[in-house]
Amino acid sequence: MENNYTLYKTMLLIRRFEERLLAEFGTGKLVGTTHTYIGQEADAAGIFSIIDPDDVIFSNHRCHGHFLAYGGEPYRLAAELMGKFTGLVGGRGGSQHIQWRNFYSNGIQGGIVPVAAGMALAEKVRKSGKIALVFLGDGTLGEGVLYESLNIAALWKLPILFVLENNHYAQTTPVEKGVSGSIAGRFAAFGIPVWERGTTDVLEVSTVATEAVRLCRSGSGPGSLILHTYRFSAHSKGDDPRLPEELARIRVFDPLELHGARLTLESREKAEIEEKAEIEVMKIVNDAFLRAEADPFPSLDSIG
Ligand SMILES: Cc1ncc(C[n+]2csc(CCOP(=O)(O)OP(=O)(O)O)c2C)c(N)n1
Ligand SMILES: [Mg+2]
Repeated sequence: MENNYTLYKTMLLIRRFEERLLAEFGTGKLVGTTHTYIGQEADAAGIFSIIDPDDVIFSNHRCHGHFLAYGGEPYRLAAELMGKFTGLVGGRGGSQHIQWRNFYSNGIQGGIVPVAAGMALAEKVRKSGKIALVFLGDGTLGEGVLYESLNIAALWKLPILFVLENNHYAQTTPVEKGVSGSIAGRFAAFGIPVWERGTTDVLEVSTVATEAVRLCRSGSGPGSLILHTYRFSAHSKGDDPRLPEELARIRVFDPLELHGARLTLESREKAEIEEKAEIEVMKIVNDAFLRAEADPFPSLDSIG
């Protein structure tokens, strides 16, 4: 597991990258749309601090936070968001369709879940010891293909962890209006063990993820990890029907504040360490966007 400072820096990188992204949209430099991870940073930072680099990751439309916590390069992501040739997939995937090493994302809700199950089957057949992780939102519990994948994953004892991030909304629909019954019950119905936490504490996420990942790696079959969290930003760029009172209420769960309180390093004070992290992260974010901006767009000749 990573140390407290590294975990804090990972979450701060996601936060500042996404804030910059929202700000850049107004300048016309970015193409397509975007869904930011602001508020949910503890999930990605906690999970990616304990998985193996060789595990295979499947993400969704809200993929930037997962990608940055995976260790993906902010510059290549920024270039992709600007549609540049140097982007992760040559500027042709945009915000939701990225790939780098063992990281894949897709914007169709639930669409990537059977692909993740297939990859888990491949890893099982190869006896590689790798597992697949697939990230889902609460709104994606309405997609039928998810249940076909849960069925096969359980029957064939596939090494896959289903990570359900319940941020309480699917675009503008509150979870109570879109999801009946129990979320955990959906996985349990297929005999898939469930770990469930309502937390934005990165240490708690990494601890529970360690248990869930251990089970998946043991060969006994799939697992599920349900994390109840909060999205502070709009669903996409500006679509947010929530009242200021609700936003103020959920802000107390800010993962950066929660974990920041733990920062004391080399006898330095918390404020000093936070400032050090700010400086380091802002440099990474600035460099990423400036470098990406200067890069060329793909040309017809570059399409292989
Ligand atoms: C099959 C499908 N239907 C609709 C959409 C449009 N859409 C994109 S994100 C989203 C809401 C997803 O909610 P959730 O699964 O809770 O994830 P969150 O956005 O909260 O992270 C919708 C309806 C889509 N991408 N794919
Ligand atoms: Mg949601």
